[in-house]
Amino acid sequence: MTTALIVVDVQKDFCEGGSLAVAGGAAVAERISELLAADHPYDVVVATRDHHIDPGSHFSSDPDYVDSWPPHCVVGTDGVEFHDQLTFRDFAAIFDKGEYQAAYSGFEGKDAKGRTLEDFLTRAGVDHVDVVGIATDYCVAATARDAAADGFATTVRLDYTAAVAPDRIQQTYDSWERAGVEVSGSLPVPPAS
Ligand code: VGL
Repeated sequence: MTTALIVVDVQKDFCEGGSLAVAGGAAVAERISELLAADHPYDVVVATRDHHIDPGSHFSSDPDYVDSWPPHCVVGTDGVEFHDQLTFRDFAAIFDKGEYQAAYSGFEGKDAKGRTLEDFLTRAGVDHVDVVGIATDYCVAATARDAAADGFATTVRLDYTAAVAPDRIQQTYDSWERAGVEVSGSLPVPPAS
């Protein structure tokens, strides 16, 4: 068994102080760093980044926080960078997505060599993936569903994620169940804001 960890969108704009801050985002960055600081079980560790230039109606000045969002993770701004508390940076590849349209799934991205995540994982002989990062109910959700659809045995490690709308998280769990995605752990209770 060859297992990869996919670290989804642990970027400044998705953490406290960012333009689309998810409660508990910085804590997730810290927990993922701890997970990867010690001996960890992963053969391959990759990351994804939201990487917007002009993603059309994905950005809005009057966002609904479901299909439209405040501008975030714009290429060339500080908000697109990995969060400072993500101290692990030794990724085998980083997959950027969403330049000109919404792209919730890391499987829509490409790395610096033009490889897709599916290509990369397949060539690395990966058969299992664990998915962590931000946000549980959007980019983690979509990345995990696509991983399962591409035939990878897929687990979301909830303790290492943070959700935009924890009160509606059951919808995400249901979508994972239909897709054959496993979950482990539990969604952290975000710090009071
Ligand atoms: C995300 C909302 C908008 C995410 C990206 O990374 O989960 N959420 N764009």
